[in-house]
Amino acid sequence: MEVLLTIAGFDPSGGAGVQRDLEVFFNGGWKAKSVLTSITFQDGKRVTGRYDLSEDTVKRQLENVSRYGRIRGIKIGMLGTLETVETVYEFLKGKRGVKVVLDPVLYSSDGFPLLNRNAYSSLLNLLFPLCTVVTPNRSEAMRLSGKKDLHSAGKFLLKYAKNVLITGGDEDGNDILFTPNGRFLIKGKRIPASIHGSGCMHSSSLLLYLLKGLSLPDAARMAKRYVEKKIKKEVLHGI
Ligand code: PXL
Repeated sequence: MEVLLTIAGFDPSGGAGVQRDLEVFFNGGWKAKSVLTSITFQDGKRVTGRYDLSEDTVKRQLENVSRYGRIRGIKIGMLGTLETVETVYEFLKGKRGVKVVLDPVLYSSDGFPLLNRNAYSSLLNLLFPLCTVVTPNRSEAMRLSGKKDLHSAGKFLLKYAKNVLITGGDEDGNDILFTPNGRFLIKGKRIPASIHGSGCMHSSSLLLYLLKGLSLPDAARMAKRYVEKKIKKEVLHGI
């Protein structure tokens, strides 16, 4: 049996994190396993706290997901702590040849921290090199690189990651893909709305398109369309 895996946080409101990733995986026809890193407390608009699972709790979940079924792709989202970053690193080292999309979640959209500051450098040094592509949004790219413009941020992050997709990167909401073969502008359609969990959806759908065999620029274009369609559906039609 071939499966996907998400390693991410839990959002009880259902908009982001593991539940959103699983929704995308199931809609794409995949079976999936999931490993929880942290439980957040939020109503879908405001995050008021989080309870990070211990190193041992994360480790024991990871040991169990590998036992049956072949993991074809991994999506990594909110990690919470340095210990979890290191634990996931140990797990990923043994998973060569599997497609991995990492969404480096640092803060919720209302500004609540979802990764401890002391984990940033291990995220870059340990996890980024093992991933097929990382998908920071504009503010995550700036924070992780310490740069003030998007192109310097992308170039900096590309020293650690194989490929970097900065989502909602420029003023027009376009994404910018940085690869060793150059940069690609992934044009967005202007939608005057956003939804909670769109970052999770973007990175999980990117994983699905990569597994369909699309090139990274094509997969990034398709993932952008996927998110735009979902936003339109949820905001305009309330579905
Ligand atoms: O979208 C970032 C994000 C990821 N994962 C979890 C979250 C959030 C934002 O609130 O709660 C679990």
